[in-house]
Amino acid sequence: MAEHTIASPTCNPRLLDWIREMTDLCQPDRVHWCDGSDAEYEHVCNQMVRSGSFVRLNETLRPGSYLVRSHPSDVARVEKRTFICAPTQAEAGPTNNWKPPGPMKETLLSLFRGSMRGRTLYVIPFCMGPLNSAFAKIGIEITDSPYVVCNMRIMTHMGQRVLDALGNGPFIPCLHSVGAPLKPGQPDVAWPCEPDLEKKYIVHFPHEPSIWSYGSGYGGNALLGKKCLALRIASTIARQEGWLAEHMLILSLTSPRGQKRYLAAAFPSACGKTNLAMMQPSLPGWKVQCLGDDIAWIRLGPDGRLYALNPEAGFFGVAPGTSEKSNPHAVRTFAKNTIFTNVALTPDRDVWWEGMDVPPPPTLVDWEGQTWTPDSDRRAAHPNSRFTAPADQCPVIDPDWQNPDGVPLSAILFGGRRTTTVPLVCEAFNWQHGVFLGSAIGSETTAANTGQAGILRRDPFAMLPFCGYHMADYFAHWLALGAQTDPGKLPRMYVVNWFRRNDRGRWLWPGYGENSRVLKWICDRIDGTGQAQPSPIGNLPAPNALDLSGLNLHPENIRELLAVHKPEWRREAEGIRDYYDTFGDRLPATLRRELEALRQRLA
Ligand code: OXD
Ligand code: MN
Repeated sequence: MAEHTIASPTCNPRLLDWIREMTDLCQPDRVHWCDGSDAEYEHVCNQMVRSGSFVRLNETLRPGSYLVRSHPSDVARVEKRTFICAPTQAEAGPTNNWKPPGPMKETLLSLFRGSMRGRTLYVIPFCMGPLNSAFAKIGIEITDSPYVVCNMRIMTHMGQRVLDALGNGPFIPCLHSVGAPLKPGQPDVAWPCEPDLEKKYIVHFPHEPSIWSYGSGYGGNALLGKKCLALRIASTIARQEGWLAEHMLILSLTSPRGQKRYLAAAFPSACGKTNLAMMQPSLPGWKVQCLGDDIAWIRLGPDGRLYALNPEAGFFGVAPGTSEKSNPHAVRTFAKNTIFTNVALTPDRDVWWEGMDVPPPPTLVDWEGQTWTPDSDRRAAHPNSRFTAPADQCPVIDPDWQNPDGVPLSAILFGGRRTTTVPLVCEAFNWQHGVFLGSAIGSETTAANTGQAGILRRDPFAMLPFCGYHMADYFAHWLALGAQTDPGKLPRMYVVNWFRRNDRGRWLWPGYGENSRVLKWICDRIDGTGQAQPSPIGNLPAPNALDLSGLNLHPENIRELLAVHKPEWRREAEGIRDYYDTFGDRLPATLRRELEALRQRLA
């Protein structure tokens, strides 16, 4: 019988029944209800330092911060082991792994039986979105990972105030175990997990809804408020309730004249969402402020405009490549009170990673705990190493980032890593065309997913790993939402590509703060002052419409950045057609018509 460290701090009968049932199933040694206090956070961190899981970083250089190294097999989301167990395969669609709910429940029940022996079961009440928001959704995560407790404290609104707000209301049950029970007297390891990939399960039951995650302690596999709840489950709820749960950053852009606009942008994982969300514009007088770097929940407001809210409370950003040059505001954000996972440790107990733009010390401890020197032929930090930092530490956090109503969107951007074909920026002709563009985006793969790097993967709306139902129905939902309001009130839609290269393989665009030049053109378009010229794929900036002052870009670069090469685009259209064919009859006819219209414009 588990020992309860504090009396149950809720009277919610459904919650109490579920905790009792899961405690009986998982058989932990102890149960701890998280209150979300500073004292509790410190206590759990101290315990992890004592057990050897956390390294306390230098209190002067990096106050209140910790380093943790995962098991080398547990370093990223596991898409192959992520399942959508809708009642029928047709509901999950061809882009999701589907298994029938009944047999999957049986498999999970047998895995979870006794899975927390020797460990503490933590109950984490959390809220995605501000507690006072109509957008907000409450989840309860059960976990045996103190690392998850600490990260959820940063990434969500967590603790007693969530239980108080919940009262006897409904919540989304989220069960997580690292899958490493301890026998009596068995010593623990620094990062317990189930190392066998085939025994890891990240499972969603959208019709309940509930989430069951087994075997991994890492990021999106284990912090169940993020990808599992706020995207996969939320997307299915959003479809029923008439809103959108999107893999998007939200930023505000203020012009030198003080005009403020809100933009959302969807990019696949590891394409620079965090950098764009906190960008320091190179254009004088322009200001970017951040509202979120990963997830946007979008609803129609009473005025017919679309309003976006970031449901998270922190950033779980990719560390390598983050530097004073690429993202000075992120560097300030993780200056303190941050958990670093799988980065390297310097001799003075600070952090280091590739692309930090700071020379490495002569020796450091790499992400696997081994001595590393600059001559080593391996990386010091894992390419998917992360920082978990509170959003309110961002020096450019927007004052409205916790506005319970969200912020009205003027534009939605879609992007990805494309070395060829896709121009720097292109504007959709209208909402339907924008949905077509969003449905067709793709990116060359990177390390944030565990697949092969460098392959073009179609990633509609950057939601391929995150859409909790049939992707073609999701496209239809986007089309239907747009049809519910006056087209003039909808955000304009754009495709952007910072990653185009010339035929010698050199980047054509400097990126980072210079991306503000593209955002400025977008704002000019919204104001009606920006000049554009139509092309077969959408509206492109007219010659001289992009503000390139002081940039010193070769005119040949500009031409190539904005070029639409018809033979390349005919191949692209074929690729889109092949991709669309995977959805069969379920693909909305509007999108087939958009594709046909593109092919005619390219003829
Ligand atoms: C993330 C991802 O961690 O998209 O945000 O993988
Ligand atoms: Mn993401």
